Amino acid sequence: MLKLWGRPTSTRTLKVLWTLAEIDLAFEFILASATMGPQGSVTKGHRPHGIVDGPAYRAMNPNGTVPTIDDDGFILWESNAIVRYLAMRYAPTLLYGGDVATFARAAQWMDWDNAELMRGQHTLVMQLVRLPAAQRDLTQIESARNELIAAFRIIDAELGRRRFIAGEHFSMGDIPIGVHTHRWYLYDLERPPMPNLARWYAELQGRRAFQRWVQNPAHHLAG
Ligand SMILES: N[C@@H](CCC(=O)N[C@@H](CS)C(=O)NCC(=O)O)C(=O)O
Repeated sequence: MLKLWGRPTSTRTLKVLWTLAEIDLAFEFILASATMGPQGSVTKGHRPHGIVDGPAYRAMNPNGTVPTIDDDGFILWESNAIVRYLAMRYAPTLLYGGDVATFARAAQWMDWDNAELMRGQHTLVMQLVRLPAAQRDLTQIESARNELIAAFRIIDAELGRRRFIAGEHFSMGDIPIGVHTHRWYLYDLERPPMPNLARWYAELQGRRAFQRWVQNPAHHLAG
């Protein structure tokens, strides 16, 4: 059975959990992290899940980060690479229409998500959720909010031309941006209206796999 190391409070792990639920693959989920634990963040003095600092984990993933998978002896880390592997191995039709161009366009948006949404998103989760109140910095929050508004405007425009991020059907390309969009809507922040983004986000929320892993507020707001 496939094994996944990670934590459901990690957007990168959530991408993999959502993908696994889309393809309905049984797996063992091993909680692992150096920064988050069952009670919350180490920044508030909580104990981490652990595992990632041990030699066995480092032999699989020298970065000591999550997620990592072991699929019958095939070990892989780097969340977008894992999603792409699962898509190609288990569900090419569902996750990219079995089409190379759709795969490439979905992969383009997955990498764009990593480059353009991840940093602002990380700042917001640290500043709004995980850091003790006394360590929070309004300037950083405002700067991340503006950075994310600019990035989400690009997605909003794209979704004005297509129903989903890589075409007319759901694909793996919707997963990373979908996870970050969910967090964006959960935070208590001022957001300019983006009708295409909102329409697409509502459609994603109807998916059972999204509901199974991404919707749970504890996966985003527990700090
Ligand atoms: N580029 C890597 C980054 C991995 C990464 O930094 N993961 C975060 C969680 S989202 C992590 O491991 N944080 C430290 C921890 O939980 O121990 C990926 O996409 O998988």
